[in-house]
Amino acid sequence: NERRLRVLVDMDGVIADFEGGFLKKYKEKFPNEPFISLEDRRGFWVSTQYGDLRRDLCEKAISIWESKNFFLDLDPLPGGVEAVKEMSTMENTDVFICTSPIKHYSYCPYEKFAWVEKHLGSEFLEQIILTRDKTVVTGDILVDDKPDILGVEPNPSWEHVLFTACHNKHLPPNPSQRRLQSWADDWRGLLQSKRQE
Ligand code: UMP
Repeated sequence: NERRLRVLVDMDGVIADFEGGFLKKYKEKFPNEPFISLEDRRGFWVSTQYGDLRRDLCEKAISIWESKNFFLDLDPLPGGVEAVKEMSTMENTDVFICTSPIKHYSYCPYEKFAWVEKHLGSEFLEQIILTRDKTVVTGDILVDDKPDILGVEPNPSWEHVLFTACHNKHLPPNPSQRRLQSWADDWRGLLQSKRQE
């Protein structure tokens, strides 16, 4: 079997702790404003839930991830860096980091490359895909914490495996969408299942 498996791994919420990093910096910058604990997070968009809490908190939330060093300072999520490194050593396996930068481009794209170099190593700079539309990227699996990944391609080649995050863990079970509960979950079995297809 010579077929290679192409695994696309999302960055924010999958290998980098966007939610934890956001809440920490939001509380530091706005110590007297209400906040949403990670337990109470619902919905992919942090800005939407903050805006629903109080209208002006939407732009306050956005100001956090538009700030210098926000993306660079994100902590790795448990096991993510180790899993990506291990995947890349597996036979017949190509792993790419597939991530959507924010449109405020002053810091985010640069810092995503710098984060990958810092935590995964400079060899992984070859594996970065920055795109606002993941449906045009081909692959066998996309591990991503966003429940709905849409774009111009109505039938993406990858199977989207939902990575569990604070904002999606309460969603009703969806039999047509596999999940990875964390990097302690059986991601090796997941890759194996795709090789056998
Ligand atoms: N993001 C926002 N607003 C939010 C939450 C996240 O713009 O409320 C950004 C952070 C990431 C991007 O740059 O959206 C999501 O990228 P992916 O995880 O889908 O790659």
